[in-house]
Amino acid sequence: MPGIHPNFYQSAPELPREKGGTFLTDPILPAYLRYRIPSGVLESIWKDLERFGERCVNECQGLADQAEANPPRHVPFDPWGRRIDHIEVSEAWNKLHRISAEEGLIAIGYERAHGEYSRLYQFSKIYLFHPSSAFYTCPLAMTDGAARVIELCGTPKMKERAFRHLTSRDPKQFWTSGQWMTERTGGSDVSSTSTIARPSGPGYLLFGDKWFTSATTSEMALALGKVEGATDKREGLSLFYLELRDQDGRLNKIRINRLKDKLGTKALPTAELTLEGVPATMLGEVGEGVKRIASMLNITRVYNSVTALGTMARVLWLAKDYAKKRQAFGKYLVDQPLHVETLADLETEFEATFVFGFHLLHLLGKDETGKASADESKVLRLLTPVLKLWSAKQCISIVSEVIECIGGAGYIEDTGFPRFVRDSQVFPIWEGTTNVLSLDVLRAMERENALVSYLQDLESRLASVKSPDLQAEVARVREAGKALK
Ligand code: MFK
Repeated sequence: MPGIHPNFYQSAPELPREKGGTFLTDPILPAYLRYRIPSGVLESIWKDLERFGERCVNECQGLADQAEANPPRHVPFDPWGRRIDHIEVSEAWNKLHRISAEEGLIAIGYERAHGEYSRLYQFSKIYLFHPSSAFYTCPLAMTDGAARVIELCGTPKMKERAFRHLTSRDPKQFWTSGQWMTERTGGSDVSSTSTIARPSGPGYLLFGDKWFTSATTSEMALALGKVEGATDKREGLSLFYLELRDQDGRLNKIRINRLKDKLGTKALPTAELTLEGVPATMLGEVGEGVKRIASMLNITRVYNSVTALGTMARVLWLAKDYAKKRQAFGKYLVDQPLHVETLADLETEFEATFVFGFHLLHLLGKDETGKASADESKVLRLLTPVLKLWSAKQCISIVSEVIECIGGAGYIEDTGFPRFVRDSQVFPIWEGTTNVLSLDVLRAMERENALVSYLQDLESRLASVKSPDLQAEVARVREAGKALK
């Protein structure tokens, strides 16, 4: 019968399998790196990014799908009733751990072989890895944050042992770290921490409950606790280093109460724990807990943004690929002006946030290698929470628009699109809500006078725009800058 096509089956959107995989086909990453990184440095990393872009498509994606299909399981007891609190994870999840080490996903940031460009290189790989990693990037975020805290204020022993493991490229040596902060009273107001640190010999024993601990399969964690009997204004809230297992591989005075049944990030084990006297060592001084963990948060917030960017790039790729394969009203979607306009708007929003994010990655690399000016360090401090709150919200909005671009199929579980909706919903919550981050922006303005540095930077950028066509926009941004003062 005319008009009816019983043999029609829609082709699915696919990832790019050609040379360079998701790296060379990315709409902005290769061009941005060419613009930002000197040619000698670029040459030394380019082939690795091409190879990794292919590996993400050809190997990591399959592992991520397997890890999602086989979520972690809490096994509280052995067959004979002994408490073991084992978290069973899939072999695919373990393989993603090994790949993270082999690829130097943490190591690159600390070897600093590429000087101020090391973070740009490292995070280019994190950006490519994230959408094919089943959120293995969450343990990596905390691992990187912990490495930074130990680098800044760890004891010589922590630097010799934990730091070496956290930044190792050897899968057998590579450790990940947890960040044990959130309690039942909340993730935002950490001053209400009720975990107690009881002095014991040269260290402490931690007692209390932690309500959200992701990557509970990690080898170590940084945890907040209050020193028993402390009377300073923060009631002794301090940061502690601990190792989860004893020499026989058993959990060391830690009880896993249950795994969280989360909206998304299903492959990632996130647990509720009770600490029953865990041996721990303090980082920094008594009462410095928030200040010390802030160095970790500033790194994990950058991960939040880069992984949100990676998600946006992935869903937009799929939407663009689909537009070349899907016909409606006798034409491919890519030939329908309204649809193309929608995709172009989304792409523009994404690319603007990408440039914002990667600019901050460069500043982070400069800051950590002593190349940043005092003003640049302040801009980094001020804009890190701004980037995080913006990219998180934007990711949700872009994912939602992309689902609409795909239509009904985007609403169907086994096309894979609903997973993006569930997973992206974590971005505004993970590592600080929008309002908490807004307060952090005010903190940076008030305590570090960072707005002055930002406005100077803004003005010098505006002054460099010479095109007459853009002068009206320049004037608008200048006015908006004045309103901030
Ligand atoms: C991937 C999937 C994951 C699975 C699902 C996860 C679901 C989510 C689970 C969660 O719970 S995520 C929640 C994560 N929580 C946070 O991100 C913490 C949010 N709260 C904040 O960030 C608060 O603003 C903060 C705890 C920091 C406020 O604490 P205070 O005690 O009111 O801070 P205060 O007194 O303003 O600052 C203490 C010190 O830290 C100051 O330094 P000084 O002691 O020298 O004066 C501050 O300058 C410093 N500081 C605070 N924030 C900083 C900072 N320094 C640098 N950078 C920052 N961002």
